[in-house]
Amino acid sequence: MTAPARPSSTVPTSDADPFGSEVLEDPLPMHEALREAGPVVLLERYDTFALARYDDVHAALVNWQEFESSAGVGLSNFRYEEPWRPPSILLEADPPRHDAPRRVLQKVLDPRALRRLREDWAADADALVDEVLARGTTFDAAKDLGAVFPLRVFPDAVGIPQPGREKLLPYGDHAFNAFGPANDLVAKGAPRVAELSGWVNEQCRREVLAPTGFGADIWAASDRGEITPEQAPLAVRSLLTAGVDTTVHGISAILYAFATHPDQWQRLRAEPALARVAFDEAVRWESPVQTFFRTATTDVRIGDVVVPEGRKVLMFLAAANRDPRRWADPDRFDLARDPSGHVGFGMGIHQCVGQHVARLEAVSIVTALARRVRSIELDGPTVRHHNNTLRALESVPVRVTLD
Ligand code: OVM
Repeated sequence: MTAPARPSSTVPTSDADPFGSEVLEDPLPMHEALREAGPVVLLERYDTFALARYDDVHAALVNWQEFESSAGVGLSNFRYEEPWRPPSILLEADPPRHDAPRRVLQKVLDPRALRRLREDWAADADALVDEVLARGTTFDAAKDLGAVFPLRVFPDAVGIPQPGREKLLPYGDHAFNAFGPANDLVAKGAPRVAELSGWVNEQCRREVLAPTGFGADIWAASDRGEITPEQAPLAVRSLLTAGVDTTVHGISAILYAFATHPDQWQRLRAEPALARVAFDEAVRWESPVQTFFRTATTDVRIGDVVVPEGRKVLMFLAAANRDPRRWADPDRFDLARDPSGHVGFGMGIHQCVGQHVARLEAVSIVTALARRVRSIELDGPTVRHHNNTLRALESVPVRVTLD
């Protein structure tokens, strides 16, 4: 369907390794280099195309017909390589197969369905912040809040039993590593795959799930014939895979953003209703999910370059979210800007179906903190956690002053 174009030998190339430890420590210089190289760049190391400019990433995300997800959204192509787990019926599917499960999860996780959680989560966040501040005015925003709050509220909301919940974070970590190449990060997770997958899959069974919650809601949708009984456990699995590490690192990211932008904390304190826009600005600024792949379903022309049918295309959500062609002063975390249109949750038919849950978690914790904390600043070096897909913080030492 694409007219003959200049040979792809004109495509700019890069020898960068987006999954190497140097880039994972600080990906921003590589993002800039890829944006500047051209609309599409060939990553020589993986023989894969990459998009890093906002307009091109956005265009590819909304074009599911030419950039499919069904061949997998990681580096490996399901058509040639066995996936490490049965594919997601949501993430790794396209219309028409994608539509029914998407509709069900969208309804289950709709803002109206979350209203009953609001007060509970606000109280849970107040209690956690009180606990942390009772221990003193220096703490670790990543370890004591980011890594704790989602695990206190989200598994309960899904309706899974207590025992084994500590497996959720390493399971998700491996799932997000598995989108990348088979590097040391994937090797590190491999020994536990059977144990973690076995446990996660078990939690998706109707008999294991609580009678109320997102899990029960999904099974109720299968009773109504909206999805099949075979799809129900896989839809629950999507929640457990995509909903934990992302929110842990998203909450750590917004706290890190405030700790490094003290004027923005003052702004939030003056106007607590800014917590929602602050979360989206933090997702734009940090992009907890850095990348996803797509696969070209036909020869697709981008600028002067033809991406041949069947080839993988790596979309740098993070680079798009700081593209100066789209954002003024992109490196600044700024509550005065309108971050809508960021691609940190993706865009188009696959845009994060759990984003309202993530937003509610983040708003709950940030609001609880703003009630008690007058100022927040870094109190030591931050430590990154490396993951092939996630931009993550292991440690964010902070010092706060209280009202
Ligand atoms: C899934 C899923 C969805 C989004 C992200 C993700 C591991 C997984 O449906 O399993 O990352």
